[in-house]
This record gives sequence, C-alpha cells and structure tokens, in this order.
Amino acid sequence: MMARSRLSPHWIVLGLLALAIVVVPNPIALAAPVEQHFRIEASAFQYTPEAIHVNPGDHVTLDLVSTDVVHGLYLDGYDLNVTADPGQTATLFFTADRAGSFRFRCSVTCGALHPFMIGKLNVGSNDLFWRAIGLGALAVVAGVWVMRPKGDRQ
Ligand SMILES: [Cu+2]
Repeated sequence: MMARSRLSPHWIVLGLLALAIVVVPNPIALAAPVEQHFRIEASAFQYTPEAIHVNPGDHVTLDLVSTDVVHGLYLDGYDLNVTADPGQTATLFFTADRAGSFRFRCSVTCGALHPFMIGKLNVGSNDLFWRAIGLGALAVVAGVWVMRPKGDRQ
C-alpha cells in the first residue's frame, strides 16, 4: 500500500486558502478609474470626514465646505491648495495619479489648534491590509483546530 502522507488534508486546505489569500488579484484594484466626489466639511479644528480613500487613477472632486471661519486644505504630495470662505464651498479637482497615503492640512491660520487640523487621503487599494487580516483569521482557525480537544481525552 501507499505510504500515508504526513500532511493531513486539513493542512493542505489551509495552505491552499493561505495561498489564495496572498495571490488572488483584488477585483477593486483592477477596476477602471472612476469619478469620485467628496464633500469635506471644515470646522475648527477638524475635517469631516477626516480620511478619504480613492483608487489610483480616479478622478477626484473635493468640495471643501467651511462651516465657520476661513479654512484651507493643502494636499501633501499633490501640492494642491484650496481655500473656502465661511459658509462657502471651494472645489479641488485632480487625478489620483500618485499612490500612497497623503496628509492634507489646513492652509489658513484659523485658531489655536490650527496646526492639528489634519486629514488623510489614501490612494491605493488596502490590499496588503486585507490580505494580512485574511491570513490572521486563517491562523486563528488553524490554531483553534490544533488546540481542539481530543475526542478520546477528558
Ligand atoms: Cu487652519
């Protein structure tokens, strides 16, 4: 008879799942660029929302709305700036052709906490992040399986 493999089928399934999580292409990352429209409210001393996410190549429109005093938005990496008067909307348009994580900050001195008025633009898929989470979840499953009580033990 054939020698029995030392790898149980469970481990092979886990290994294949891990491989799939690492190498399967992310359909979102392969999608064509789209129009993205965001409304960011600026108030003392924060942006709402604080973080926005687009995919590389997306055409991005940012409407900066100031709810109190004059606020600005300077986007690091893209070197873009826009200023919104109180109660007004100012619009910034750009193509997200640089991948990465970029800070945006208020470019108009608006008060004591002005230096802390910071937001974030993420350009790129969260691929690595989700793959890492997937692998982590798989490791937990594997751990639980290894630690499972043996049927013949009390
Ligand atoms: Cu400011």
